[in-house]
Amino acid sequence: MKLIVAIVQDEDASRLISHLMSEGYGVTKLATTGGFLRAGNTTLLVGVEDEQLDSAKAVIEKVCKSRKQVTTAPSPITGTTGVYVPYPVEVTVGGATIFVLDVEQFVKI
Ligand code: 2BA
Repeated sequence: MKLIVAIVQDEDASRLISHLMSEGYGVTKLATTGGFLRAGNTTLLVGVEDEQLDSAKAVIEKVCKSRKQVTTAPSPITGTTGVYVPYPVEVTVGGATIFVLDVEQFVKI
């Protein structure tokens, strides 16, 4: 058995959960925050049998879109003045960041 840990954008989360559940997967949703953008995202835990792994990843790939987001970073040209001038930086986020872990035990008591 595997545990898929999928970090997705909030905009895709609801549709992704619906798709996964309609295909029979169990899903747990966590409200999370990205370290770089400091913005909310969603982490889904999905326990699957080994042979279901590829099709579960295919569902995630189908639903999750990549998007451009703008954040601000301190200007590198301020040097030693100590004055930080924010300037916009565009980053591409997603579709999804996926970790796959081996599950040692799966127990429901
Ligand atoms: P954030 O950390 O908020 O990152 C959002 C996006 O900012 C990233 O999209 C990437 O395009 C960019 N980015 C992140 N760190 C950067 C850096 N040091 N310099 C320049 N740009 C940077 P994604 O790669 O699609 O990641 C989306 C979210 O997935 C991340 O949100 C984070 O919550 C999670 N994530 C990504 N890689 C991870 C990892 N290795 N471990 C744990 N979580 C990860």
